Amino acid sequence: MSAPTEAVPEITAYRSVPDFAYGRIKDIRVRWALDEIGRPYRTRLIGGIFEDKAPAYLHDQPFGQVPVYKDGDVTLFETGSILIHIGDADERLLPRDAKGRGRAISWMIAALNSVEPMIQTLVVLTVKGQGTDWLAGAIGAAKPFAEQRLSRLSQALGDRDWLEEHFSIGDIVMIDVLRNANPELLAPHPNLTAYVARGKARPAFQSAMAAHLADCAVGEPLPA
Ligand SMILES: N[C@@H](CCC(=O)N[C@@H](CS)C(=O)NCC(=O)O)C(=O)O
Repeated sequence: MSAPTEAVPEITAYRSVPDFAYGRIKDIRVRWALDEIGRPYRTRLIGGIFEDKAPAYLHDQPFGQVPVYKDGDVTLFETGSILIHIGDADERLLPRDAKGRGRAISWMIAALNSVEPMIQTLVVLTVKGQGTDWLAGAIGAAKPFAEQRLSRLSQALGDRDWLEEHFSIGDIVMIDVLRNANPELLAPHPNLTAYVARGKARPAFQSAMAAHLADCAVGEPLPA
């Protein structure tokens, strides 16, 4: 396995996005993790979100998405894999012991695989279905799945500050997923609302968001 170097890692990000995506792009998760451990990084802006991607970019990220992460001779795509790589170098993000490491990674994958798809489906339907006669029916069909996941998550979190004893990459991804949900979905679960607020109050989240917004403008129209 290649070890990360001491060189400054690079994250890709967009120069512009449509209004609904402003402040919601996934390079924020990577910036947040690096700011938590005080590791500097640089960004490479790759244009607007809907611009065609160069073949070299598709080699690094086969779906043409952001972020791509380069650290020495390691090039990664998918925020989950990037955060494991960053966490492996610093136990403030990922515990060293097998039990703690496994739980943190389980939560991160749960955020990506069990919670985010339910929430993102509602976002896509809402954006693409504006003004259509199918929107209400589609939301009615999809919403119970999101509600069930949030209900289970709320029970699991209980009155703890973080998903496990210590803050981890699992919290970074889960909080980023939840902050993008319609607040109405979180409202029945005050512990989830407070959990998101706690995450957003962390200095590393705030510096990551400020740096992200400084790189990214609103201005990209939605494709037809
Ligand atoms: N599963 C990917 C998702 C990345 C993703 O959804 N990126 C969005 C921006 S937030 C993107 O680049 N979308 C443009 C596209 O899909 O063409 C990850 O976690 O890295």
